[in-house]
Amino acid sequence: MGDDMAEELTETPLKTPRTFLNFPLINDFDDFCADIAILGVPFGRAYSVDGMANDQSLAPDHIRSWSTLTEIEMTLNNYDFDLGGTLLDGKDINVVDCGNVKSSLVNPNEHYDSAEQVARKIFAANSVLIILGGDHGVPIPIMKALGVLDKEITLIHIDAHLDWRDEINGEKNGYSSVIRRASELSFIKNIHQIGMRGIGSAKTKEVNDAIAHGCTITTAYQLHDIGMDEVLNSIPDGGTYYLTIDADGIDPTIMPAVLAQTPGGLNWVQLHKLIHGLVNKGRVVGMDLVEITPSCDVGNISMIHAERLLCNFIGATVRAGYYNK
Ligand SMILES: [Mn+2]
Repeated sequence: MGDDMAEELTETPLKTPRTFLNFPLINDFDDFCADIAILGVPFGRAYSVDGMANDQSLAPDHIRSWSTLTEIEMTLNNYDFDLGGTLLDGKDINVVDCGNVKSSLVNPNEHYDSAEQVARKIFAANSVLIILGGDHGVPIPIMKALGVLDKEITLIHIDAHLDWRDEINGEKNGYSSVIRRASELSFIKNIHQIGMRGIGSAKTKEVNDAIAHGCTITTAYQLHDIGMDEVLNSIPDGGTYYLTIDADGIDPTIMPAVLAQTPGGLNWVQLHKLIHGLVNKGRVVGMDLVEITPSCDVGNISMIHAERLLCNFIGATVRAGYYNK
């Protein structure tokens, strides 16, 4: 297949270095085969014209670029105390970067449609998918694609905000609606929302709707009181999980690169515990990290935590035996 065909759905990141941790770039999804696939989805659905290319759309390439500015050989080859060994534990694990999903000026729906198509192919190949957003609208097509697995999915949602609005300015697939859209998918059976605090798009109606739907809501303050172990205990074992992380769920002192900086969020130790605990409960088939806003970063502290978070997720899945052949 020629290069023009191979790049139908995604495109090579513009900046060099072009992939996360210099993993190989794959943008041909016919007969896709990988253990872990990283995919940039830069564009959510905007609530106003000037929001179409927001700062969050620059995050996938910004994260990739940062990942290779750190001592990449050390990241790949040295002992990582977060993991208890090297990133891939010396195993033959095939990690690929699929580039960024393409977008179209003339057809705004194409971006989500292509993201869903790519995600379906990646999930169907039994690969673990890591999404780099983009704003929190981005997981909407990705979670739809989970239907290809024909499994009951438990959704774990880290966020300062509830994201249960039906629409904003007539747009139903933007960043304030992601969990309501997830709740409408028949195969998403349980939703755990963790880290809520402060003020977001939700009014009392949305909170009541989430509770009526059966969502388990753990506010940030409840989390700090009971600890992440207790929160993990409340999530049933043995399931199939999808993890969506809005960066503003993380405390702004370690993740300032978000638009809605809100005091009292998850700290690093809680995030570390969440990732390793969840990965070992069952199979986390995918995760996303969204809403990173590079222009708001302070001394790269957000990039340091984003890269560590992604490496912990990769390393945890390796150790949980996800890729044993
Ligand atoms: Mn959100």
